Amino acid sequence: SYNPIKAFTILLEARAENARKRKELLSLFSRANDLLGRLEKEESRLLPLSGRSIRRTMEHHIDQLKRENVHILVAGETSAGKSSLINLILGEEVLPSNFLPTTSAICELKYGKERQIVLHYKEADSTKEKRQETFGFVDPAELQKYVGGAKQKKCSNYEKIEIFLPHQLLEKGIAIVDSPGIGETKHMTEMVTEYLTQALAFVYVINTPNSGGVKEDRIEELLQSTMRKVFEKIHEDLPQGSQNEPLENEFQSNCALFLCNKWEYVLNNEDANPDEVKEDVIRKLKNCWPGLVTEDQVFFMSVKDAKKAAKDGRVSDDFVNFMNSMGSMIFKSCKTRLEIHWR
Ligand SMILES: Nc1nc2c(ncn2[C@@H]2O[C@H](COP(=O)(O)OP(=O)(O)O)[C@@H](O)[C@H]2O)c(=O)[nH]1
Ligand SMILES: [Mg+2]
Repeated sequence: SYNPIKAFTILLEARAENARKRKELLSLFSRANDLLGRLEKEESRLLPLSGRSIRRTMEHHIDQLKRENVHILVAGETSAGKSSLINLILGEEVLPSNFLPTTSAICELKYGKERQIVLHYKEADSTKEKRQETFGFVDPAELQKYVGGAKQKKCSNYEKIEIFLPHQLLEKGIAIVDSPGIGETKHMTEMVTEYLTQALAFVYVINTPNSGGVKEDRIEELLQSTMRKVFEKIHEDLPQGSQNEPLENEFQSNCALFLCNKWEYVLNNEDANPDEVKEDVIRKLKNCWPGLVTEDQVFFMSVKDAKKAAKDGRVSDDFVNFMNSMGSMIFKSCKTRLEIHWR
């Protein structure tokens, strides 16, 4: 029968490997930093200024390494199928449909022994006594009370929502992050962009029937404004001197996958030529992100059909392909991030 853990094997290995290497690097940096610190204390006259700037650089690396950022962000337009994809990956209907439709909250799915939702209120909302509130839930439909549906306006009070689930996949330390649709309002786009810079990798879900037809510029517009900002941010985060090197490009192209969803619409449309649509989408993506999008980063599938297959205990080939790529994407971007620290 369907088992998301199987599809995630590579991903879990990548995660373990990353944790091991990070630990090693962190202890190396901490030791060197201690040594330098002692030297600075005892022989402050002897330690040249450059020694102090080395310490600062090292502290920067230590900070970055301490971050537990195995967050996979799922981004894209509203209704592209982000929440549906996450449900498919987890193998259960965790997120109700219409979850975070046009709201301004990020939702992190993490491991917890019990099913809980934690609502983090915005700082601006200081009238609230508590900064956060925790509720248990049994049925995912209960989540609708807090987010989505008719009461979706409530969500603008939240800075972030965390959902804790006793799910095997998340137990290994991976957080899957659902996001409100980008391109709706400036604020939301900025928020998702900001979050993207923290995430290890992201999946960009595209509503293919929407973008393959008349709306030529839709993806271009969305990607250009957001992705450019992401890479400017990442660029800032890189230590001085490592900029413009091949590693950086490698990092950028390794950390994204594009899922062209609702592909069954194209397949079932007699007037559409699937190969032409594919070519067109890939061309547009390459335009938005010159030199950084390769064909093996772009997937055409139907989350709806994959779910149907899962119900019958099958795993669709498209989905297996996609999950394997997600695993190797995480593996590669962990590796590249670590290599940045090795320099
Ligand atoms: N036809 C079709 N509908 C889909 C597919 N994936 C998702 N949907 C539907 O699209 C709507 C929006 O999906 P949702 O996951 O809420 O999108 P989100 O706003 O990006 O999170 C829902 O009604 C889904 O059932 C697909 O592959 N094909
Ligand atoms: Mg959603």
